[in-house]
Amino acid sequence: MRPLALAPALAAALIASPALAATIEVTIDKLVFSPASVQAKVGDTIEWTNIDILAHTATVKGGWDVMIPAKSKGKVTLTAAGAVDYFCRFHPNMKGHIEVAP
Ligand SMILES: [Cu+2]
Repeated sequence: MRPLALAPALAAALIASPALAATIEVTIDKLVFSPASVQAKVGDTIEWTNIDILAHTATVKGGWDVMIPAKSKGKVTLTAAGAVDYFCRFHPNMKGHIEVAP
């Protein structure tokens, strides 16, 4: 009975993993990332929507660098767990934070 009892849970876990990947939306308005801090999981995508008339970036020192043109979008898929601090290369006062769970 034990293998039969475990099988549905295992199958659910295998099927659920990719399906759980989410897209987390962050808006950029008047040189502010909003929300400034988000929680995500490895495999999730962060998508920035820039409604400003200026281009921005989401840049991690020693890591990824996403260009987000004016009135446009940019995204990154998170591949590693941990806390991520990012900023805009053009406006270093613009800061955001992502907590990435495994
Ligand atoms: Cu900027």
